[in-house]
Amino acid sequence: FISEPHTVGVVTVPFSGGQPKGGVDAGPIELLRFGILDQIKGLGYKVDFSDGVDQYSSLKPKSDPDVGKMKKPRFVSSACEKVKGQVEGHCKQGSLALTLGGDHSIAMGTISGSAAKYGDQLRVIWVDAHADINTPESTESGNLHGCPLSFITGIAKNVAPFEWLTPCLKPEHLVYIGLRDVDAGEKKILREHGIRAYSMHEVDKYGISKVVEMALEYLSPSNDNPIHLSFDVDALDPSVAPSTGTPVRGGLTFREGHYICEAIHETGCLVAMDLVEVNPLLGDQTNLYQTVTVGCSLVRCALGETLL
Ligand code: HAR
Ligand code: MN
Ligand code: MN
Ligand code: MN
Repeated sequence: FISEPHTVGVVTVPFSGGQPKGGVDAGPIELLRFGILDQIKGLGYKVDFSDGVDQYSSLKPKSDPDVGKMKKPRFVSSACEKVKGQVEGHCKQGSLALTLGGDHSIAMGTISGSAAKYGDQLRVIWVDAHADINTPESTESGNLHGCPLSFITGIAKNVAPFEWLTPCLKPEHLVYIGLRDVDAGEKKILREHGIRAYSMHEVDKYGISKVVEMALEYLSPSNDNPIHLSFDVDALDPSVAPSTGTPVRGGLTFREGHYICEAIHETGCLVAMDLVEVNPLLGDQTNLYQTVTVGCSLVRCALGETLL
């Protein structure tokens, strides 16, 4: 799907409006500071970072009262609309779109952007401790980073102020890996829509290689669909990626996380990747170092770095 030579279009989204903790907006800066762009170039890619480090504060509305339970809905909506345009632009130029978050609400924008190019062919692998598929009605927290997939799939319908967003992913074109903290309302949604999910239970039961194989076989039996990988660092165990806003024990090991990225690279079908929920303000310097460096190495593996 991507013409040679491969170019990685990098979109930075220093945005934290989808959840209450400050700091996740500094994720992209830290990933850049640790050299992620040079690391990508080191793998032989051209890097298109012509957008530079974007600012989101200017998109913040003067007043942004809750809509129903949703918090900061206008700010999240305008941020995601901007992200959509950038990811769409990179995808339409034939680049692999790499988005550095930021909280996971921004996936409303990233997947809308990749779907604008790849349409119904697109498949999404969502690696996360959380299902992020609450609707404006089911959400208990009101935090929109817990909701992006209900918007993207159209399970939540006609949500104001997200008028720009049109459902672009069928529930059967989505697979989860790593789940272990799923709200009761989300479990109901997953069941009712028959959404394929490999929780940590399945990772333990089958092993990560079998889980990834089953996920890929389900999404694209002929291995010919473009893949968007949305990787929330909290999918990793907090001992591996501590600096994140909603850590949950019992997560993916360092190697399991990397294996997912390596195996997806091997398909040759990766067209977009998100790396989200890195929060450099949580924890100490060691925690920050661990989390940012693991984020960089996940990206490198998804782009083809091998151990040998
Ligand atoms: N399910 C909870 C909610 O809706 C927690 C969501 C936490 N989400 C993230 N992204 N960190 O995966 O608020
Ligand atoms: Mn998430
Ligand atoms: Mn999460
Ligand atoms: Mn189909």
